[in-house]
Amino acid sequence: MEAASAMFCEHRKKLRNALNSKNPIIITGYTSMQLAGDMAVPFIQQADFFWLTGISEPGWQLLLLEEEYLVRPYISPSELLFDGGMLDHEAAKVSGVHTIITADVAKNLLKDQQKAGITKVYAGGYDAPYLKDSFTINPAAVIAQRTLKRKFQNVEDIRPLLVRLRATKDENEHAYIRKAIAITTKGFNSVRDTLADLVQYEYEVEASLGYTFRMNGAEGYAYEPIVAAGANALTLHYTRNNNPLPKNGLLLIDAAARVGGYCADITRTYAIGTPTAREVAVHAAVEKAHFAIINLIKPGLALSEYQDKSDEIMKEALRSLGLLKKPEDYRKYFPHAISHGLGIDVHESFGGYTEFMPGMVLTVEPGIYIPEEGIGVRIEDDILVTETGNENLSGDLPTGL
Ligand SMILES: [Mn+2]
Repeated sequence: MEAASAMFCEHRKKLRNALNSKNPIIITGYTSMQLAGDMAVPFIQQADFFWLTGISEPGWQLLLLEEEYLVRPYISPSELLFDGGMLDHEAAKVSGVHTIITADVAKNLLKDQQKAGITKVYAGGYDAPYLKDSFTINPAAVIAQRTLKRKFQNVEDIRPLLVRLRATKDENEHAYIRKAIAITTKGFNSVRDTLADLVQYEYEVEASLGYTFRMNGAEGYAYEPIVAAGANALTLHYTRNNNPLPKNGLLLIDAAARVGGYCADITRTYAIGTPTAREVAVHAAVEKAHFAIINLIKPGLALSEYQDKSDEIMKEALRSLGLLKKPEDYRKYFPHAISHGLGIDVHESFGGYTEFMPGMVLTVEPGIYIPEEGIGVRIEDDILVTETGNENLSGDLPTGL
């Protein structure tokens, strides 16, 4: 793996080449947000900004003119004392951007651009275009855009371009994802060894995974881990993880590590004690569909065709279990997406591409959830689209019950 900074330099070059323009580019990182009192929400950087700089500290901006600049946040002496903060030479080392400036200097540089007759700038660092009603967005990008709009006639949002550039990943990015997957695999294997008699509660499984991830140098969880015993697996984003494990039954674990800012995303459903014949059959149907769907993936396959074919495979799986009596049964028993892109964000889009491209990394995650029977099974692997087909990056972790 090259030095991280080389990868981020390469990403900035990709952006410059794609835009092919001398106009200023301003990409905003997230700011720190308050959780309660003087506590901050655990910080995860805005993905586009991270992809361009590798900086996972709040309040920074990237300014690309003829030269590259990082705009550092103002940190008061008391904040520095309590929270620390990234020093200029650290930021330069991580990002490969060697000129670190204050917001005032950045303002003057942009003023010079205005004076030179520049009316258009490119701005990025924005959130995903869909939001849950109950979510509050990090305000950093909106504030930055408002400021730019006061100065420049045309502020073009380049998020769609950045998302597209991020969708096909380079070998350095694959290496981080592989590392995250290797550590996640260790976590699953060590949990599995203890399931038979050592573990009594879902939270013990969660703690064991977190222990393995951190002990192996991961930053931590890539997302809130789901450890769902029995019918808890029917709640797709169950993260309370506080119930006892059954003597006999299923345990769904959807958890993964983050390494170098990149995520794994893996799910397995394991048996505890002796599962029922029905639980075994549901698991077998999901497993069969899982591998049939992975087999579809190759460069050039239209995403719409992938969707249609994976729908057919999932319908067949439901049919084999006697669960597809009417059309609406399909989304009842399989209510989520079959795949999503994977990278800095755990849920990434395919960047507007209409077919699989070499370098993309995506999940395949079929699941069957039967509320009437209290059974939920999901299996999820991380797949790299290669030049000729695909590679199951998490294929070393057995999918069996
Ligand atoms: Mn997933």
